[in-house]
Amino acid sequence: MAFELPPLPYAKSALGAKGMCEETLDLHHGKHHQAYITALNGFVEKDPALQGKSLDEIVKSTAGAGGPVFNNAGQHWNHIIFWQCLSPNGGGIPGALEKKITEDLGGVAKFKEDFKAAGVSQFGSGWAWLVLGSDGKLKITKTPNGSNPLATGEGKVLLGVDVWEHSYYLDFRNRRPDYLQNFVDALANYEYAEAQLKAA
Ligand code: MN3
Repeated sequence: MAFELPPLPYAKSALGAKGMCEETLDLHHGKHHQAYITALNGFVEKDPALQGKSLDEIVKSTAGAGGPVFNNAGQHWNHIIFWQCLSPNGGGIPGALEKKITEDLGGVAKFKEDFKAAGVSQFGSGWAWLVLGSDGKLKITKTPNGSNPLATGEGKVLLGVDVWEHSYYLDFRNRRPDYLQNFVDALANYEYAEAQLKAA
């Protein structure tokens, strides 16, 4: 069965007051994410070895070699998570997550600073992540291009942010640090992150 674009969990206009306009979501979800899915489906159609595999299986089995199948599968996986990591009610960190952040990452202010730094220092395109490592501790990490913590084995994703230019150029022009500051302060869906933590 072909991979499909998941609907956004909010209206395209819902994040405008939070620093992500309708046109950004229209292009990012409707064009960029769709393009990764269309490309991935094309590769699956031509390669019997990929047919019947889940998205997770494709990401993990192609991570070592890299290449176009991995890039597009990784980006499909990343964006499915990313839409969940944004919220019209974002920015508030619920109690259990805040406690864990304080224990493992030195407090909310330090977490925000380090998460932002991870995204700013990702040279070129990529992602910044908050993950729960196999040691049970939170960790901030980053990956280039279409890679992700599923591919690198760095842990379970609680929160992820896209730092490709297509994610912020309309709203913040070249100011990636401002986009990331807005993400951690206003746009991030920490309820989703806490739900992932509790389900781990
Ligand atoms: Mn993107």
